[in-house]
Amino acid sequence: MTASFRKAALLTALLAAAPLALSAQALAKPKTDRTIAAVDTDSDGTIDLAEAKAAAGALFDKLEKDRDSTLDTKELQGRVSRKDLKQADPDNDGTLTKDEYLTLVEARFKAADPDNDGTLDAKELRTPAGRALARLLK
Ligand SMILES: [Ca+2]
Ligand SMILES: [Ca+2]
Ligand SMILES: [Ca+2]
Repeated sequence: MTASFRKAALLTALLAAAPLALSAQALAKPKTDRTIAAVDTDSDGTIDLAEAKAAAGALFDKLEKDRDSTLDTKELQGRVSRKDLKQADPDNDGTLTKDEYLTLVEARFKAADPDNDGTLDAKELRTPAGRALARLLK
């Protein structure tokens, strides 16, 4: 076998393998919901309450810029409507502590899970309730 023949054979093999590699990648990565991709840490394709709370806690810390341990309307950046804020804020100081924020996450999670199986799939996340929850997670 000459060197140039080997080179040609290698090139042919590479060219033959390339489309296969591409399609294998496409198969391995089905189009997932972006919220699920970001929040689904156990990679089962759905979001459970623990995953939602972990993501929400991380987002709370990210949004909480002035380090007063609460999120005010400015820090919330429209994630919670005035009406929802009032309901989620029992001490009525116009801001949410992390506990209040996570309680709101839990309420929105339950609202987004009408089949009550404790997980949210891509379809449930596309509903208005699912989208309202997603706003608190990322
Ligand atoms: Ca999961
Ligand atoms: Ca704050
Ligand atoms: Ca469900």
